[in-house]
Amino acid sequence: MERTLSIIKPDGVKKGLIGEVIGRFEKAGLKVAAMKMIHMSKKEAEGFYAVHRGKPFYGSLTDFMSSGPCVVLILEGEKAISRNRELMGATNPKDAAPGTIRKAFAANVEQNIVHGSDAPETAAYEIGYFFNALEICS
Ligand code: DAT
Ligand code: MG
Repeated sequence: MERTLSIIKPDGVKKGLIGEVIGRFEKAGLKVAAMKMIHMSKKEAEGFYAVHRGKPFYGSLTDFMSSGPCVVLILEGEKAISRNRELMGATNPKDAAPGTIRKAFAANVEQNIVHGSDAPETAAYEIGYFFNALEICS
């Protein structure tokens, strides 16, 4: 059993894809263990993406992530981290495999609908960034 942090980014929410994306997670057998809608400030988006500080796209990425509400979720299941990444597809939708969320819906490498943790350590940091223990239902 593993947990991962997923975000339906502001473009996904604006495009009306909350139900579509969560439906894909559930159909794949990932369970929603926590969920909420939030509108991050620029500072909160910068803290979330601190690992990318200094990269050329950091300013634009954190502007985008604070441009509107997101849905943040904890997904739970066997190999949840890698299975979520498979459902998402590659960061750039041009490289994403057919049938993935990003291939189907993403506009470009920045506005790519979903976030997913990439390793156990980042999942733990990212889950703790948004949720406390009382908000997580196993
Ligand atoms: P992922 O979201 O697939 O884990 P990442 O961690 O490398 O990808 O980057 C985080 C986000 O930053 C990504 O979802 C979109 C943005 N990003 C990454 N590379 C970018 C680039 N070359 N130009 C613009 N935005 C980029
Ligand atoms: Mg990443």
